[in-house]
Amino acid sequence: MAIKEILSRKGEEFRPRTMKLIKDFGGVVIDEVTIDHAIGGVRDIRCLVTDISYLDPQEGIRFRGKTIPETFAALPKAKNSEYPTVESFWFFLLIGDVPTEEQVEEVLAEWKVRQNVPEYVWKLLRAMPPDSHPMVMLSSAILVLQKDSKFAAYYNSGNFNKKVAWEYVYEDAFDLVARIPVIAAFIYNLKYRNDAQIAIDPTLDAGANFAHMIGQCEEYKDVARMYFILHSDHESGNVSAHATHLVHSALSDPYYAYSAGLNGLAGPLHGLANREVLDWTLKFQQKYCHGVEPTRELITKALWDTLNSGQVVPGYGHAVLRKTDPRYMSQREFCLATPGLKDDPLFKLVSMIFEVAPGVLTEQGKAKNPWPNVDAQSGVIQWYYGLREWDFYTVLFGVGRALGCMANITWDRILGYAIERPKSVTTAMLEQWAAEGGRKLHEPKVAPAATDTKAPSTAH
Ligand code: CMX
Repeated sequence: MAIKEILSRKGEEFRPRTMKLIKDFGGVVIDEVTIDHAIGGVRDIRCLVTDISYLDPQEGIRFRGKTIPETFAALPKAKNSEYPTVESFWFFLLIGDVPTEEQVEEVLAEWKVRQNVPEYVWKLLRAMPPDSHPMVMLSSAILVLQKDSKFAAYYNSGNFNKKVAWEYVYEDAFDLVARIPVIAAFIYNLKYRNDAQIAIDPTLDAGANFAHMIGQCEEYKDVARMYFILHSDHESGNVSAHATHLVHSALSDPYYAYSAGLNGLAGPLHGLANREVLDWTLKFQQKYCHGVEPTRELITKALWDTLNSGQVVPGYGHAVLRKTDPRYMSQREFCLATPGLKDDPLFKLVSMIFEVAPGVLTEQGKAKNPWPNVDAQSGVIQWYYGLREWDFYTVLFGVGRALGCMANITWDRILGYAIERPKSVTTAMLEQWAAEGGRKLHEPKVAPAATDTKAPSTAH
């Protein structure tokens, strides 16, 4: 059965659950909001819904109910590889079932048709200033594809029907996930290899083809598969997934939505941290080691110097996780199982930082989670395979994250999620509720005082 038909059936089966919750239980309280939440980034408030992945603070991510090792074990593998194809993982995220070999073949075939990128994208990228950041290039390339959005065309057709709108989001979403590795490879070659482009090899799966297009070795095919899968989804509240969901909630099409998601991913507290880790580690070697072997004492000093200068230790901490990120562990296990990488000096250094940094962060006492996240390990692997242009690392993250974001917004439309519009309040309101010991939920709302200069003058 074609993927779209399976998705249609899944949507029909699932939709009554959402409808019943809204109709019969819409008033059930699931969380409460404090002043800390309103000022402090809405941390930990349960106000988003996704069934594609769930992030437990202790255990880490589960994709469609499966841990990372369970996911890798369950999915059909790429040819001559222990890793699944990105295509089979896409089916799994989107549909929620482990695909059969036949279904993987179907996705592979469809992916190959969809992965061709229109020539105007290359023209745009070549016209950009050569010193543009690769994330700007990726986000721009995704945005320029908007002109051919099937969802936008459907919306503008004059026959918009909420019930079938998801089919057009699905079309764009699938096109986007198939095209983004090809676009990323083009950006890499344009920016770092004098525009020496390598054509798509239509016999290869997406991860292998990415490795081929950036001129990488055989082993890197698994690196790409692993990397894209590990970075795909981390439930809905992270900046890239939430930005994508938010923008799409206005019925902006998937290209608008994911370009926005990528712009959020480009921040140093989010996806750019993978580049910051490499930068920090290499600067540490230059500044502190002076040709001598790194020691725990030197690393401790460098970490304290970073903290005392008001900077964060990149690759450590997390808004939700309270243990070592299993995505970190998965990449670490890959390193330990890869002979050359296991003994690589940079990997050894990163491992030593892993031994020291949690203690330093705990002693400092600010970070709620002193353990490493995904970004603490990912750059080392890229560096080892010769991909040393670290500004590009966030692009790799963006290729993977597209899988989760696109699966999520397809389901947003299947289930008809509403436009997102949280309510703002003024500082004066918070002060008043603080003085009163809390907002009285069932009394008339506080109107901004006429003399309150902080209150907004017009409503939006
Ligand atoms: N180094 C130093 N200080 C840290 C820290 C770290 N790695 N992680 C958190 N803190 C500090 C925060 O800056 C905050 O300080 P202030 O009170 O002075 O503002 C305090 O500890 C409490 O923060 P928190 O509640 O533990 O963490 P947040 O939820 O606010 O932020 C995160 C989470 C990831 C932004 C933060 O841990 C951080 O900046 N880490 C380093 C950057 C990083 O690795 N980002 C990648 C995350 C994964 C990803 O999205 O890719």
